[in-house]
Amino acid sequence: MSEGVKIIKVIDSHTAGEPTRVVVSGAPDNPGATPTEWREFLRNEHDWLRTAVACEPRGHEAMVGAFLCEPTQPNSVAGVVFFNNIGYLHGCIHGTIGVTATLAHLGRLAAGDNKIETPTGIVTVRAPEEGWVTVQNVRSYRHAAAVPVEVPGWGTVHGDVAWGGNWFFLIEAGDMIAVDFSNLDRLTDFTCAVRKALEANGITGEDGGEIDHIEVFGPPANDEADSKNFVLCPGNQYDRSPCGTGTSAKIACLLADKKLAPREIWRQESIVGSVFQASGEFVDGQVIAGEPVCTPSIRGTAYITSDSEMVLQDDDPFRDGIS
Ligand code: PYC
Repeated sequence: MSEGVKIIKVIDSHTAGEPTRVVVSGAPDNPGATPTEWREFLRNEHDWLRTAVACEPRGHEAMVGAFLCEPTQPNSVAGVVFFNNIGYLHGCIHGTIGVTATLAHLGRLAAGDNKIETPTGIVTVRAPEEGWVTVQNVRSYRHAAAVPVEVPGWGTVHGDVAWGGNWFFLIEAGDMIAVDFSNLDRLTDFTCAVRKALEANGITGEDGGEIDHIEVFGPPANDEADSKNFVLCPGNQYDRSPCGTGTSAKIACLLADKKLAPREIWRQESIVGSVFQASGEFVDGQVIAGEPVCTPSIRGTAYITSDSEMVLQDDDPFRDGIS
């Protein structure tokens, strides 16, 4: 490597339209750290890695980065920390599907089931079968049903607060707003207003968990899907995929309301028309705040789009990205 130059190897993919950039090498050392410890180490001491990879000029607002680390458990294949243009995510299922396709591309995945460590817990991924990857997510549940919030310019909006690896506010669009690609600006304005209103009114997930993802549901355009969604992500960008953690939160609500049976398939269409297949199973007898706990499974496809090296030159004023 030349002096004054740092090389970071990344593999890009998209899962149902949503990008994932996996950092394969070029990160600082932190031997033996778990994904949660890695996340704090990166956040506090090496945030340049996130900004260089996810922010402009190398990244963009919709980019989700995934930092691959050594597993700490003997039966896991890898650990992962997810991040984006504004910070670090708890979990990310489109990203986990992208990581799985990337590990397969690198020849680092066994056939069948593999375990990946994340800050939210261990997820089980099934090696791609004809391009389809299945992820068994962490336990998911609804925290509160039909919560009213006054949204300036929109009136009283009701939504469910649920955990699917991130905190979500899930809203049925009804006649309020069209869940359609042609309506992206209005959907973004609406969901940003809802997120601000939740914050202003102190509405959170369990233990004060910030609700940083807002999900709106409408009728599907695809005959084979059950519903279409728009998901606002923390960096004010929308998820191009149906959002795996958001679909997990939806499954938890559907199971709790008995609108879906255990193991029944739910097909969630995204705002760009891609589809995840999802299902859930109750976790024996487990209840949080009176709501049943479930384990969702999400199935989707990912494609590798680039296998490259990023060059960080010390004399580049935007070496670490624009943030
Ligand atoms: O698929 O879980 C997901 C996700 C979270 C943020 C963007 N995608």
